[in-house]
Amino acid sequence: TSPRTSWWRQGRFGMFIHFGAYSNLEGEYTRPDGTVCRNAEWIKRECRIPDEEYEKQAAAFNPSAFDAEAIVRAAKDAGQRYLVITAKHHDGYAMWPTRQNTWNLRDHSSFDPHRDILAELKKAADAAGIKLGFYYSIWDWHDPDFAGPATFPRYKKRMYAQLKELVEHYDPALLWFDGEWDTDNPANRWSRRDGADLQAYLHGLDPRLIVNNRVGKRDVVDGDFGTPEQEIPAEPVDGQLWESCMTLNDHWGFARYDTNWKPAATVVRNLLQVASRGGNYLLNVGPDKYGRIPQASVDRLRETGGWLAAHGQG
Ligand code: FUL
Repeated sequence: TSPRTSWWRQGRFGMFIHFGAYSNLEGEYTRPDGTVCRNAEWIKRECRIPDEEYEKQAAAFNPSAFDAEAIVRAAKDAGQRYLVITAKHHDGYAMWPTRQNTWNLRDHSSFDPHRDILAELKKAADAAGIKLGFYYSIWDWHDPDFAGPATFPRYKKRMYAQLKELVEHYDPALLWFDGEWDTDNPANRWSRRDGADLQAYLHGLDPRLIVNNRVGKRDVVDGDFGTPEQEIPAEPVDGQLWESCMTLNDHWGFARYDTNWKPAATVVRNLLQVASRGGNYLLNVGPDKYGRIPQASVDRLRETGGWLAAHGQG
């Protein structure tokens, strides 16, 4: 346990935010034949939405009600000490004005081009004394160079460039990688070595960065902490820091039909169980297409924070 991870270990409770071009569909895709396919952040792939159609709907994405201060306030009210927002999910859509392509919220949306939601979040988080982290998917469904063995190195270069942008422009405290698994793309044999190289590169940019284990192969030696998903491990892996990430309903991205919200009591119980086993708890919210955290989530976060405050943990 290095001093580098000290704020994170003490933080215990964070907010995960799944927000991207998929949010604009709010979890439902109506096929040409009129049938409806449901998903959330995987909707492009699971519902087999053709590229042109997905791009067309992304062009209409206008999260004009995104309110960084309200999000930070909701986190703070809940007793959360850090945020991790999807800067890029598997669909490859960048939530900041990246200069590596035009598949991003500034160049491919109906959103105010003068706004930058990651910058807004950084400012609000700093003001509230909350740390900011970025989720970044190594797997990319959109970048044509990802798919070919010959072009994969080009993709990798672009990925490094995007991460450099994120680190230099927004000064995140943490990077949360994902999509490192072997996919149907034989070129994407993401290895532990790839992860170690990437991590070394990132620490060259900012030695304080905390990185999750999905930067490598999710082994004890990869990254700074383990990432059990939707579960609380009975026994943590030897000496490894860990963080359980969990949804508040049944999806990460916004899904308008999903009302299966966990009661605040469950959230409190999970948090205490995680903390008692030495882990962190990263609880997810999925803003709607306008950028608003669902009221049901806000209510539960507030209730959770109320409980913690009443019991001296806030
Ligand atoms: C998974 C992803 O595939 C999900 O969409 C989600 O982001 C979850 C936290 O990680 O591996």
